[in-house]
Amino acid sequence: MTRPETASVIEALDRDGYVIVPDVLAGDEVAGIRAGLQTLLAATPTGRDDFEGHRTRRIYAIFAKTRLLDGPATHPLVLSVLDHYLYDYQLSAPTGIEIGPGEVAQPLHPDDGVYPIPRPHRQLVINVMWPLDAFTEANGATRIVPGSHRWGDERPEPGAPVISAEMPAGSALIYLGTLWHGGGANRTDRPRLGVVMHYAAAWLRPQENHLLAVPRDVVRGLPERLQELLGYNICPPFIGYVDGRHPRRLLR
Ligand SMILES: O=C(O)CCC(=O)C(=O)O
Repeated sequence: MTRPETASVIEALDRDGYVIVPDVLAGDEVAGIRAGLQTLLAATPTGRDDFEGHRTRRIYAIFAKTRLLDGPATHPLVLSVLDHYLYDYQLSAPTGIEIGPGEVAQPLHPDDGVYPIPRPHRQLVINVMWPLDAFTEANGATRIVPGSHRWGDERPEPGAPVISAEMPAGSALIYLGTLWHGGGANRTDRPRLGVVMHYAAAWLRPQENHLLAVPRDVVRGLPERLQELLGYNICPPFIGYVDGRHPRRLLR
């Protein structure tokens, strides 16, 4: 049964393509994740192109590097929204994103644009941005074109109505894979940190290859639901088998 909170989130997603849910993570949890990611960021290079951002650091293979995001990745509200849209799903591109001072706005894009499937189509990708700093228009809050999740082949024209997803740390910005959006420019003197969790239908290839990115010994220690989200699962009827068996057996 759909929980009341899930129902209102889904209503907003269907209408606008995105929703900001406040107060999902407690302040001490946000502080812990934020502090823990600093060590990883210190060892992370800036991006290589306009999409990654030349003044932006992206932590890939995040579940190989920290246990701090295991909870957010499997948050019950998020999973209930994913159940509604995707049925069987997996993590696709979980990434820490620190937009540095002086960064310019990322090109707007829909995250499911990596899959060559004509629009409009049913939702194949759902994402959650977890802000670890307050997101503001000035520091690079995610830019969103409301309602663009319903578009066909249209692209945002210059001057299209774009809003900045301003929100306090501890909120969750949930958005549909068909929604046009992008990271904002950072005009402040401090970086803006968030972690985005992309999830995709389980019959698609995830953007990051978790089976190679996260060592099996690490996966063995994870909660079973997270193991499944990292690819140790079957998409019915039998996509993802290993030697004819459920991939979970490899973890025993
Ligand atoms: O950092 C953000 O606010 C959004 C980043 C994004 O959309 C992406 O990298 O695909």
